[in-house]
Amino acid sequence: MTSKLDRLNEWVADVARLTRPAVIHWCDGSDAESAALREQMLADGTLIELNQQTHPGSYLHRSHPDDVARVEHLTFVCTPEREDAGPNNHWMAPADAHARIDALFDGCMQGRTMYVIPYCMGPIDSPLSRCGVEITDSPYVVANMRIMTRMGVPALARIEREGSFVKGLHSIGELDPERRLIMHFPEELAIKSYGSGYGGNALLGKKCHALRIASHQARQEGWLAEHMLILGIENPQGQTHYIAAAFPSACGKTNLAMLIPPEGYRRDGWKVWTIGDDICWMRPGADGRLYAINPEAGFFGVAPGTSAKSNANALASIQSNTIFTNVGITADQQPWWEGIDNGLAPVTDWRGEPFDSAKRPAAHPNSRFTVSAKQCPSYSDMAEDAQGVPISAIVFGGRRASLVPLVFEARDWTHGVLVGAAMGSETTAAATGAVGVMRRDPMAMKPFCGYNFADYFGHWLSFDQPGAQLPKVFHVNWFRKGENGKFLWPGFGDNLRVLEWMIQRVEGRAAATETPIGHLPTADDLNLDGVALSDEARETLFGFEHAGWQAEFAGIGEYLAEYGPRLPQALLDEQRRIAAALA
Ligand code: O2Y
Ligand code: MN
Repeated sequence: MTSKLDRLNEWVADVARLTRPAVIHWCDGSDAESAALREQMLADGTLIELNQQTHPGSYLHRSHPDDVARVEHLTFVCTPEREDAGPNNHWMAPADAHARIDALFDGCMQGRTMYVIPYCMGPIDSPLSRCGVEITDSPYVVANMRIMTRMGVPALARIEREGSFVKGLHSIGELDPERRLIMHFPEELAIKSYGSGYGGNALLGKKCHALRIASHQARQEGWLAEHMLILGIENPQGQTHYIAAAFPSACGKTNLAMLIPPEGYRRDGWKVWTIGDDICWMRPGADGRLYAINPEAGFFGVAPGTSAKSNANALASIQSNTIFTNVGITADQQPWWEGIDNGLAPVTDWRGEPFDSAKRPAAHPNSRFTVSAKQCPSYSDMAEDAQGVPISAIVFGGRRASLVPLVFEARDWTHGVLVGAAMGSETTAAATGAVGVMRRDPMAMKPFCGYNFADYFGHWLSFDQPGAQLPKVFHVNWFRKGENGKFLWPGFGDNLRVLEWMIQRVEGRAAATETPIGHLPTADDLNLDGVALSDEARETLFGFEHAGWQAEFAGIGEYLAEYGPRLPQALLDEQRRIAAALA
């Protein structure tokens, strides 16, 4: 008798023939399995026990020093036609890609255990969720996937019911950067990743599945897979608006998702709820609104800079049952990173060497914590809701030292899509390569869109249908600097002031001034009670720099032209309309 698991069993057998593991282990996600893996990793040094009094159930992993971030130059989207991957992706023909990477996989698991991880991205009972199976030879990946996804028996049961799943094959290989490749085959719903054990390169449910493959599936099925946090803002009357926000990597999405309202807001009864900090899947509901789920079950957050001041909710979340990767440690084995600001000092750096500030930071700038979302004090009950949450506003943001004001609102959906498509940001340590260089990062999806951006912009535009109740679209910039090179906006909890203005705009209750780039508030339109802003800050954060925007729009035009004739005419028209208004 055939079973819906036949395809899975055949694929596992094929992979085992190729990689030749000593043992095959099907992960059930149980506590016993997790405990056994942990003992094994402690014994072989993959994990280091942290102070169990201060951080019960928490461990440190040190990745290979050459394997500390995503590798965009080694990441490929392998569509039959190069044009379908677009200029935004590295491309290889599928047959060539399979041949190249299978040569690396050949015999690579000899003497090792091959783990088969069935997982579900999204609440196990949600129609918006999608399943995958990752095959890996890394127990560290298994431990992380157990936190980041709904992994094990329930996921396998859903795969058996549905029969479909994304196939992810991963091996750490020799951890040699010369023998490292991350390949995506959207038409086959398949991923192959070799030679890295780190984060997004290795936890295939995250960037590879939930963004690159899912964005392709989403386009075919009429939904959106986005690099966005999701948060809920509850007003003193108990009404909650949900906001999805896209920021490039390491621009504070986790901090915003876990925002703690300023004192005055807390007193008045405002609350902020976390649904997700990195990825958002959303689709139109019967009422025409967009409904969103967080496909992940945990946070893989940047450690440096996380403190009681910047993100008390994250800090509370990671007091127990957390895997730390590439952080420093104190004399009594507590995790430590730059900016933790807890009065302790590191003695050992992320490479396991005695800490010497002249040599390197204690924690790698892209060091991480992996923790279950359920440990976050602000985690929303609605995060587990099968139908998802209705989105009132979409926010795009970048790290821009100059020109871009604190906040503006797009005129309509088409303008909003252009605002997203034109996003630019200064690069961070989340990927290998130069830091601090301004690059275009449409919808914060530059490293993650699994197909041609021109088609992706078209897909976004297609949501503007009769009957649609689309969210309002905004752009924010928390990173504007003054003459002295210092940030002008306090950020963190005070960002709620900006989000409140957005909600008032959604409800038709706040003022704004129309400019060619969209609707801008004045400083008086926001609640700035208790915020000390200099005159320079007020003028700069709420100002509109005509000449600068003229140049910016010329740059946006040049950028969009790179996508050639596939670019939707409506987007080009919108860019030209605004450029003309600025002329
Ligand atoms: O996945 C990595 O290797 C680090 S990058 C990362 C981790 C968590 C969430 N987002 C990102 C990102 O690069 O956007
Ligand atoms: Mn991210």
